[in-house]
Amino acid sequence: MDSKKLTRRILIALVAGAVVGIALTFAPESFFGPLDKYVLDPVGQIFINLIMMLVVPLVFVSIVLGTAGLGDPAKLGKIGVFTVTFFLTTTAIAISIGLAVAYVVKPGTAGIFDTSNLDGYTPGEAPPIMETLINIIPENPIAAMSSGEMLQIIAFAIFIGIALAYLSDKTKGIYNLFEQANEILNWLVMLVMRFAPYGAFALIASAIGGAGLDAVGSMLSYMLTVIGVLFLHALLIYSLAIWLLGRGNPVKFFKGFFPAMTVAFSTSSSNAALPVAMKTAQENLGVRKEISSFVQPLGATINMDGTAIMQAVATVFISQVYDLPLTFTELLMVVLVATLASVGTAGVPGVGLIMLAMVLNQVGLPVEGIALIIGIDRILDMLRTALNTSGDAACAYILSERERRKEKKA
Ligand code: DAS
Repeated sequence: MDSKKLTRRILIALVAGAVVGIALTFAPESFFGPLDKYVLDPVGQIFINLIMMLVVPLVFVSIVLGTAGLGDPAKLGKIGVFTVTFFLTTTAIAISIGLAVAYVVKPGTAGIFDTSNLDGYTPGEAPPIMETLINIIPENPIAAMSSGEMLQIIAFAIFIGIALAYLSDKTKGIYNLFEQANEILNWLVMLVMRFAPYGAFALIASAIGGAGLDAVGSMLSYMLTVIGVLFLHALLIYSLAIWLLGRGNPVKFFKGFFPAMTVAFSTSSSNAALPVAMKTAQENLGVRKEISSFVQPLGATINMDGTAIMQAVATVFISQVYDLPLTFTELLMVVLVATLASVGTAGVPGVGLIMLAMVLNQVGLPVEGIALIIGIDRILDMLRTALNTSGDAACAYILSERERRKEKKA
């Protein structure tokens, strides 16, 4: 099935799912509960599991081929430095814009939020930042693969790719094996994507039906602030970066990458969207395979601008709800911690909330404030994951356009 037809089917499924989700908010819990438990949630989870099944092998094979394809370690170094600098800079900018807009809009003063009964919320544990950075090198790469430790899988794949680049002719057979494995995985991705419209329908109906219109209503100011900054970041920062750094065409970028954004939106998972994101960047945007295979898997793990925006707005929102103003130094801490926190967490649904607990802890805000936003977070997660994935692709697109321009000059 061609990607345009698939994208159209996913969009129709998303609109239909949203309509059904809104209708379900009026249904009694005795009806929505079983429907969600026995139909919507299983269909959505099966879809996500089908793609996640391919993610670890695809990330490993892609990074090996991408690293080997870049060949010259000096070129790999330059691409790597540009990529990490782009990721960290755009994330820090995203957080700063989020903080500034949240201070102007003041979403935390919009509604009457009862914080008395929030004490029961206990957030998930986020990995300490230093431990994450040290553990990037895996003691046991097979264990890293079995437990889905994406940064460790990426690190091991980079070493293998460098070895393949150095040994070149001696390991041509192994290189071809990786190429064939990549073909198999991409074929399986397209097979699984036939199920995408059903999964997208179930996931959005469950997310909206589960949130409930009253939760959306009371959190509207917070939600609109996050959504506004997400669009501002995409349309301003990414467009400027594409135009200034890559001399590329932002309109062409967003139109070309849109199919992958619908998958990221549907699954709320950068990892699950990664196979389609790489295929879309290479086929629709002409991103070089070796650059796409190196930059996008790395970005799916360490680059989450959309998540950083939610964390910035949520931090200001919670400080306003509890009337605990943040000092300028504390705001700088939010920028630093949220930027670094995004490095250590994989792109899976809801990971942004776990990281938010780390940010709130850092500035002494009550983590139980997260209970205020958890009900509508799944809807925002869909949108911010689409932005996360776009940031990875924007970096790959810029690098690919720069390489192309360099070769034209040579
Ligand atoms: N769902 C995460 C992702 O896959 C983002 C988040 O939880 O904020 O990128």
